[in-house]
Amino acid sequence: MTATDSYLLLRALCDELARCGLRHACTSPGSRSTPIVLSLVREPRIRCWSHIDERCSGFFALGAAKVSGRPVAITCTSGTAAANLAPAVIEAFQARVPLIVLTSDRPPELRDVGAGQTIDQVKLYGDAVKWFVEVGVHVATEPSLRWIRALACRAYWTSLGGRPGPVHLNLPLREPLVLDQPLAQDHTGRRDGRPWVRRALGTPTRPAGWGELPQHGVVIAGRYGRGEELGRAAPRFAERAGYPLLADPLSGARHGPAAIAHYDLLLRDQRFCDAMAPELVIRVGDLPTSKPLRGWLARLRDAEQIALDPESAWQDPSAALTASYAEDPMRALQELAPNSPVDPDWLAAWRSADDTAGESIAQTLGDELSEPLVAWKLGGWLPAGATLFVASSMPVRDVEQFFPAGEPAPRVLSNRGANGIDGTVSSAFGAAAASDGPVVLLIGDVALAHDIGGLLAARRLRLALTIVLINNDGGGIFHFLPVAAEADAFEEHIATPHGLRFAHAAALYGCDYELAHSVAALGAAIGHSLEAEGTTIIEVRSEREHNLELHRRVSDAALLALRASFSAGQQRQHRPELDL
Ligand SMILES: Cc1ncc(C[n+]2csc(CCOP(=O)(O)OP(=O)(O)O)c2C)c(N)n1
Repeated sequence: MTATDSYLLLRALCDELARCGLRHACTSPGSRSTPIVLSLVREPRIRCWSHIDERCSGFFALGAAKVSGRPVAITCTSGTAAANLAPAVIEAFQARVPLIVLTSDRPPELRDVGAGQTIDQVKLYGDAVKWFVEVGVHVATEPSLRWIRALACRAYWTSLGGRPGPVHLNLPLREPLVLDQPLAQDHTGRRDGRPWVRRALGTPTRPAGWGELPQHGVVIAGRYGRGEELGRAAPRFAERAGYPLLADPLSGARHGPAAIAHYDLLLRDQRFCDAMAPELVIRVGDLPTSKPLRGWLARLRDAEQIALDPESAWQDPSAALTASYAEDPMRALQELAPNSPVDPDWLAAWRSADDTAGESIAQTLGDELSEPLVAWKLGGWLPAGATLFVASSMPVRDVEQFFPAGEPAPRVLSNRGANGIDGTVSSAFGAAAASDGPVVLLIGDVALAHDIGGLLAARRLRLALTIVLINNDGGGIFHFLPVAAEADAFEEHIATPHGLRFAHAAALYGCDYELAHSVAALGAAIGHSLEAEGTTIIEVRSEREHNLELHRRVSDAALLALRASFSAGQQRQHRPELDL
């Protein structure tokens, strides 16, 4: 991080604050805060008010924010200067006044080593701010500029939205603190002076600025976890609009004529991505796990991307959103649905590609018992009233990639808040305790070993659970990562094979146990277990290397089939610009 990096990033931050509507800032003298002060002063839309005492500065900002009803920025140097803002920050929190506190700080290497004017500023104001961000030190690249633009907008909207109040961004800065050359132009901001991302506050009946729906839109649905209503509303809207519905099974929305089950495969093809770029993306629920989907969304520069996000979940790691609406997704989708599809050919093109991918997957997988096949079959085997609890690692990814689109669909749950493999068995038992229908857990061997004590619920609480254990003796997911080539440490420290015999665990905890050697045997074992009273562990053995190779084969074959179908002209009639 050079002075140029600091100034480029801070100029983008101030530009976005101004685009959002910030008009006043308060400064105090100091050295470390120089880049922040100069960036604020040089932003023509922001009027800067100078104060010697930070305590006065904070209260002055408070008064300006009260009168204007808009967030006011305050900056100061590091150390006790930042602590002197505390009284005004606390008053602003109590009185619900929006402030954006920009404290300067020493970079990580100068903290707690005797550098001057350095105190611990991380979460300095405790619970008296609505949001704290340790901004960190960054090189000014296009992605980091996009990120800081989104961050500035989020700070602005967070201070203003819901219960208004202060937000705190702590900004470490490295010397030199002044520039020795002119600052280059930065064209990363949105065209026509719009903020990078807008957050519509309140609950307008129709998101402001929406006119007719564009011809080419998509709906992305992820985990929602607030009942099953979204699982009905998203397919209904997608069908009526003629928009493809890219729904993670965790959303409960992977069904209906618009559902595209194999988006994870389709979006691996760059030409498909380019050809099927939408004008509008509507996101509901969390962002799905699929990396190709996330990468595609990040690269869609010209699309309007909006989130219907009543809980301020801000699911946007690549800073791609153009607007976020504090709007109930069910209501908004109902409100926005047209009477007939905007362009039926658009959905037909997606459908045809999805069908091609589905046929290719079925052909490649055959009927050999494998990890993807288990995820795929579970989608068809489980009745509508059942719940499938899916462990992190490959199970949640395989379910996203291979679960079919179809009705009736079982409810799918997973611990995806923090993506841990811990506690999965216990969570599945908890789901079983509270569920009216049967519960099936799909889990890998490491995750099961991690929470093996959770099986105690089978004996002590006498709960019914069907555990489908994919045992590939270690973490199969790591074979998909570059670390797999680090032969000296990979097996022992990353893959962690253990050789556990889970039949013994079943006996210890009073569970039934079956080892399934074929698809038919697995289906029958699951069928028996769903009827049974207790807990059954049904083990499927797999090999990590073979699983990696199979996933690659599935992906390669599907992409080949997709290209062949494009060149056969199936897609061309819908999207003439395709050239595959
Ligand atoms: C609590 C916790 N510790 C470690 C990890 C890192 N981690 C992610 S996947 C994984 C291996 C999981 O292996 P397994 O459950 O056998 O599933 P597989 O990878 O074979 O599908 C680990 C250790 C994590 N996500 N959570």
